[in-house]
Amino acid sequence: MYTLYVYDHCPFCIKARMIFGLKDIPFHLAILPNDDEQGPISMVGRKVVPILGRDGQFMAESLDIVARIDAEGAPVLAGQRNPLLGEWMRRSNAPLYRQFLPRAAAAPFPEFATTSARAYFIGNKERTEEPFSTVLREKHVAIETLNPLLAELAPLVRAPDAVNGTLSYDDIDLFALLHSFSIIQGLTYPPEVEAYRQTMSKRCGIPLLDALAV
Ligand SMILES: N[C@@H](CCC(=O)N[C@@H](CS)C(=O)NCC(=O)O)C(=O)O
Repeated sequence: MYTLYVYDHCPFCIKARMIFGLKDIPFHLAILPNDDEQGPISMVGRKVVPILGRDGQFMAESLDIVARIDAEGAPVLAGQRNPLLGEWMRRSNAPLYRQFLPRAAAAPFPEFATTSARAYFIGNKERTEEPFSTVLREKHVAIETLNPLLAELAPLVRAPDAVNGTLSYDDIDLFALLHSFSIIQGLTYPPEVEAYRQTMSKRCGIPLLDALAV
């Protein structure tokens, strides 16, 4: 059986987890402490997740992991990408992760179970010129910057179970992004986007973060 080493909050890890759900392949999910450097280094030579492991062999890189698992039996990611969606995702990345990181840093994720693991994350991700506390105070900024992006996404969602109508790597990237969006409280999801994120969450077996949203 495969083991997938992840952090629960990590969007790259969501991508790797998705393909197992989409293909209904059983796997063991191992959530590493965020400050465990030696574990990942001993597996792939650097401190990174996700890592796919089986029989003492390990590989990193989320999309390489997706490709490896999708190649087992009939591939499910058979559709084309939509360049307009790619452009939307590139534009959404910076405003989303500016809001996501401070919220993730405070959330009860298993990878932050110890104080040292949480401190490691904050130490790596918080920028001195913009403390997490400043971003968290500006709730209206999160809503004013992210809601228009969600509105723009709606017409690009062609079906609730595949953004372009047929499953593709766009679904891997988009659901991982929407999973990150879900830690932000107070956003308005247009019906198409709401149906998509709920359907994909179920199909992939990956809960959204709505319950942790702030
Ligand atoms: N290109 C890699 C990026 C993976 C990545 O950046 N992972 C982050 C977690 S979200 C990481 O392990 N960063 C090192 C750290 O958190 O210390 C992939 O797609 O898998």
